[in-house]
Amino acid sequence: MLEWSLLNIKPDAVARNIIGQIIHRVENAGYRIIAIDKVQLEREEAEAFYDVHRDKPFFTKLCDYISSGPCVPMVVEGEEVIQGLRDLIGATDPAEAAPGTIRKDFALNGTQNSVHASDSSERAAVEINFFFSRHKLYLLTRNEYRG
Ligand code: 3AN
Repeated sequence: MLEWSLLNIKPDAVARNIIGQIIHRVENAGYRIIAIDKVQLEREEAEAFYDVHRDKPFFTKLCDYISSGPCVPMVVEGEEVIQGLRDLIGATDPAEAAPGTIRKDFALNGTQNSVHASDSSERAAVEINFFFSRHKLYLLTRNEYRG
């Protein structure tokens, strides 16, 4: 099934100038970038994005980190791309991530782990709407805006 997922390149990867290397892997896997941005989240926006983790012990650290510098969110299209990106990025903790995954190769630790990818179609819809306006996405679904 053709799907959209939200991939976010986190501040540690943006700071180390490896946006291109990460995008290269996404495109090499056969996926297409539909929309892309570079933004720094306010602390309150970070809390809203990670609201599902509000009760977790790492919530404060996670929100501090995600709002600490610019990140690069993007909408990625492809067949079964939601599971595909999860496989491509690897486990949350790079020490546990499989060889060849983005987190194994680039992540610094379980918090500064370079990328986020939606883990379900429900989360993909919420996360895409969080970063990208409906108006822009509507335009992007029209053929003349497709790459
Ligand atoms: P994933 O990003 O692999 O889906 P989640 O959804 O369990 O992982 O966690 C969301 C984010 O919270 C992770 N990307 C990571 O930055 C952070 N996180 C998760 N577990 C921990 C942990 N034990 N310690 C610190 N940060 C964590």
